[in-house]
Amino acid sequence: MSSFFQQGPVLDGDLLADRALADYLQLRLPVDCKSRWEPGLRQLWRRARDEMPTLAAEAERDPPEHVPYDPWGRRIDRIRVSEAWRQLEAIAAEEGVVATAFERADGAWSRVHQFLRLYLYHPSSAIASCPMAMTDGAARVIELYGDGDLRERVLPRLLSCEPESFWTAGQWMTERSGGSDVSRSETVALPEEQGYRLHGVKWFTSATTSQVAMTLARVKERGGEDEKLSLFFVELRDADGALRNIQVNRLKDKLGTRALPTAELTLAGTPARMVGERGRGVATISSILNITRLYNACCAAGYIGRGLMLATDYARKRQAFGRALIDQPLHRETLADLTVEHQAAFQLVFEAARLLGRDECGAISEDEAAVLRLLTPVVKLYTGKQAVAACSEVLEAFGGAGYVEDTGLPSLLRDAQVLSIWEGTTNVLSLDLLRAMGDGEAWQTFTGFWQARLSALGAGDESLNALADELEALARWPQALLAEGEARLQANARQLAYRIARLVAGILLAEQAR
Ligand code: MFK
Ligand code: FAD
Repeated sequence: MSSFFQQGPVLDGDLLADRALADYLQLRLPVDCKSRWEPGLRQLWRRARDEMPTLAAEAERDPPEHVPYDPWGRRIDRIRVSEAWRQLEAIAAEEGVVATAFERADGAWSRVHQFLRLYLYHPSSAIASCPMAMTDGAARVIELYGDGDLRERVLPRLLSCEPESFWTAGQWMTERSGGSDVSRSETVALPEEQGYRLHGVKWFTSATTSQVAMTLARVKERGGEDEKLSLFFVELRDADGALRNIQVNRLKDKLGTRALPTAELTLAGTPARMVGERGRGVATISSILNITRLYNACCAAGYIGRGLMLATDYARKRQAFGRALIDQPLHRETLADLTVEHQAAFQLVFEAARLLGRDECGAISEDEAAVLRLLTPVVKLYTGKQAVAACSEVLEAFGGAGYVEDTGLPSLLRDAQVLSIWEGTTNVLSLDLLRAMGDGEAWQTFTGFWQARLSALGAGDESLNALADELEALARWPQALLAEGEARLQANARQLAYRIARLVAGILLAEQAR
């Protein structure tokens, strides 16, 4: 009988065992930020390493449940979530996973600090990071467009670090008629004396246990219906905890994100209030989208990093053909490729976060704002796709064990798969890149910005020359494609986005290596 039992992977390293994170803290941050943030980051890493994985596993084992009726037949539409899920949300509040960005204790660097916290929190959170993303986006929209009540009563809840008073927000955009093309939405908003009543069906609503939500609808009056959507704020429940004219039709049965409740809802006269300008709903909600998309990218980098950490630990323990896997040249190369992908994703995310922080503090230049606008869809779509590929590779690095549920590894791949779908699919974000390029002026600014960063690195070695050549070729490419027609440009938009992502990551890594 075999007496051999394989040791499984463990997360037992220090915060700085994550190379991408350690390099960034050391080489990119202002020194005072590093010394002030590191103790708190280390504390959060310990929770993510020692406390949260058990909660995440429990939340996945005990998924949300829709309870349509009470014992006496009254419609209640309660969504029961596990205690573990609640605790994961509570940890997010305690650790300021959202609030750190808005406290702005470090001025324009505050967003980077908050993204570092999200990066540590997410891989152990069973995707409780999803409601945090939407809460953050809602807080930003309220900061920018909210009325007095939203700013004074709701915003402090969204930014609370006390679990008892912390509220989360949903973001209901997708309808049966269209998730990418939200202009096909059918929900209407009927005006009443104070505010509106919403009528329609929302096809995907995640974290439906949230207290509030932002959603889109068309104002409908006697004179007719608006052509354009407006943005609305909804408070889901009344003082007794009953849903305000909202019916939960069912919870989605999903490939992954199993601890996260995602519901189909019917809004049957739900009270709502308009946020921002009437008919400018898509433009207004894009302040949320651009934040949630960067959350998505940060979480993608988090998954790649977590998978790499586990696979590396395992490779040190697992023997094959006379050596540990880590000493097999080809396996080592596989891990090295993952390491490069991780570093690239990390750099892209934190450059975008740096610019977002500057924007939120009013410190951003016009050129930087154009760069951030173009970079956001690119970073989201690239890291989302890379996370799926990387997590698949990580599972394979464990051989058959990677495919077996109770190792906890399969959920990594299942959950990564959503990152390229929600918050704008790869194609839709590639087209958003074209939207952001506009008539070409923003594209010129973008390429000029990276040209300057590349030039600042000084005389080129072979790899810098290759980056310069690629930048030159890319700068001309959209115009050349457009000369062959809009369809040709669109058909190549994904390729364009990937090339931009690789180029920018290359420049950022070259900078860091200096
Ligand atoms: C763990 C990680 C955390 C992640 C949590 C995720 C939770 C899950 C939540 C979801 O999935 S929520 C649903 C997400 N849905 C989407 O992301 C929709 C994807 N579809 C698009 O993004 C479409 O491109 C879009 C809906 C924007 C198309 O709508 P329109 O109405 O055809 O857009 P149009 O007419 O081009 O733009 C309207 C205005 O918005 C324009 O401004 P102007 O009127 O001033 O010209 C655009 O420039 C502006 N706009 C659009 N996208 C923008 C933007 N502005 C800034 N940034 C953007 N991204
Ligand atoms: P479609 O828009 O029908 O797209 C189908 C395919 O067509 C995609 O591959 C897309 O890339 C492609 N496509 C579309 N247009 C073009 C084009 N012009 N050119 C090229 N290709 C194109 N939504 C919310 O609003 N709130 C939520 O909380 C939420 N939670 C979610 C949770 C989960 C787990 C999932 C899976 C989804 C969630 N969604 C949520 C919905 C998600 O945002 C949408 O599914 C997504 O935006 C795509 O919309 P769709 O499903 O209608 O696909």
